[in-house]
Amino acid sequence: MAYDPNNVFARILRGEIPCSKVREDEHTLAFHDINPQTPTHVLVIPKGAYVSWSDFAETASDAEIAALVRAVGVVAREQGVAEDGYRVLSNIGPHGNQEVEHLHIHVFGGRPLGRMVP
Ligand code: D5M
Repeated sequence: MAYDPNNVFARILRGEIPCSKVREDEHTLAFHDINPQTPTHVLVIPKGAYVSWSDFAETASDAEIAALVRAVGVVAREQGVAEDGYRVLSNIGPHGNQEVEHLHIHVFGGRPLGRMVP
């Protein structure tokens, strides 16, 4: 899938539209979802132009991959959901119902999440 440089997360990364930032490092940005589904609902994104996990796995550097994984764990800890538990999820492509075509990881928490339905 080709990367659209005008997708909403690319525009956030360029500072063209605001976000409610949670944390940032060299390779990642985390911010509150604009339409939260749970008391804690944070999106963690790589700064690079990746649409899917396949793109990311095949072309990102080891440093970018490590940073994204670490950022998810740090966000969970800093948001206070690590102890009670949380859920991480990525929607990819049409079957995954991906709305924003820039790879992102949802971090849901803050209440019991129930059983995951595919
Ligand atoms: O869903 C994309 C997610 O991105 C959805 O939960 C809303 C969120 N979103 C969309 N625009 C924004 C802005 N501007 N700020 C914060 N969050 C946003 P998915 O189906 O996973 O692609």
